[in-house]
Amino acid sequence: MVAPQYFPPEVVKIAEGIKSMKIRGAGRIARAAAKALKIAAEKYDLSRDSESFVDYLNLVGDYLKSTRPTAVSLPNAVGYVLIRVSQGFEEGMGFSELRSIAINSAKSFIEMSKKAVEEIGRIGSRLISSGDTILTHCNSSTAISVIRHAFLSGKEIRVFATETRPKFQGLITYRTLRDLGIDVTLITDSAVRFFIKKIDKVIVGADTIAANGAVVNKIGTSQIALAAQEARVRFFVASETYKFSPATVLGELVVIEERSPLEVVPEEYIKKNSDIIVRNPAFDVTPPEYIDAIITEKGIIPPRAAIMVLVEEYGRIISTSLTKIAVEEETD
Ligand code: RUB
Repeated sequence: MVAPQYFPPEVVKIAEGIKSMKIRGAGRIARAAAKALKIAAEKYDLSRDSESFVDYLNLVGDYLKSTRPTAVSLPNAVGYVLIRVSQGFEEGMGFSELRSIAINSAKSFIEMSKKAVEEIGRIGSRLISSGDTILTHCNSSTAISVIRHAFLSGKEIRVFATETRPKFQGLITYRTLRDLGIDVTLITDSAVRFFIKKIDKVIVGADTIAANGAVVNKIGTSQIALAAQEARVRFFVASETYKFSPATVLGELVVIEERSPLEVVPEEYIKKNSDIIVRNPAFDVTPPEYIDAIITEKGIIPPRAAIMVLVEEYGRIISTSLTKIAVEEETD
């Protein structure tokens, strides 16, 4: 990995922001990565050689992808830009053209991503009825978009937001909904089953959706899905199509990020109890059986149809990888 000091300081700032969770949430992370690639392309002045430029952008992409492991929106955003640049390179384009492609595709990813969040809100709000009480977990801009659209279309709704330990992203959700004028109540994560009978619908976001329709989202999501299933409460996931993971078609597993014990217990406590073992996974996997539907910007799908989204969005990448595997097998 090339040391970050060779990259523009703005790029390093974005990467550090993602790592430290100053920039967080799968959609925002993806847009920030696209912005970092745009800046890297704009500031590139090492040589006007197109091959060096492509190599350089790939290194910046690798650096950005190394910041957080779970949300596939990050590698998908990087891939969105880099695939277009390498296609241009293969077609023999020169440095200036490739630089424009990098800048313009980063811009179009950001625009497409913002539009998708709005569209999901519009489509998803149809699933909400006036009088509904909705439960949401963590802080998802797509889940909030659904809730906001439902509210702005005049539906009378009430929301329960979990605080989302250990990083308390639920407080951001609470403030956002409250500021919109929505009736919102903050609850502890462990109070979900206590309140589940009051809930009509659960809506959460996603970090990654696997080919079989399993959803990776903030730790605690799968426990909420279990409580919802038991109480026969409908469970919806709001997700842009760039959160579907092409690698899972080939059987790759999603890496679940484990974060510092210091997010769970104070340093003082750890010092006094040096033998303490703390595990702090940031995400979990909700199986498709627990999910009623996934709301995407292209429409509402049953979780088992995730593979169809993947084929539509990433068909070429998937078939290239499959061909590669087949060729590798043949030469073995
Ligand atoms: C955030 C989280 C969110 C998804 C979807 O985790 O799990 O539910 O990323 O968010 P973290 P969005 O705070 O660890 O990044 O809908 O905004 O993309």
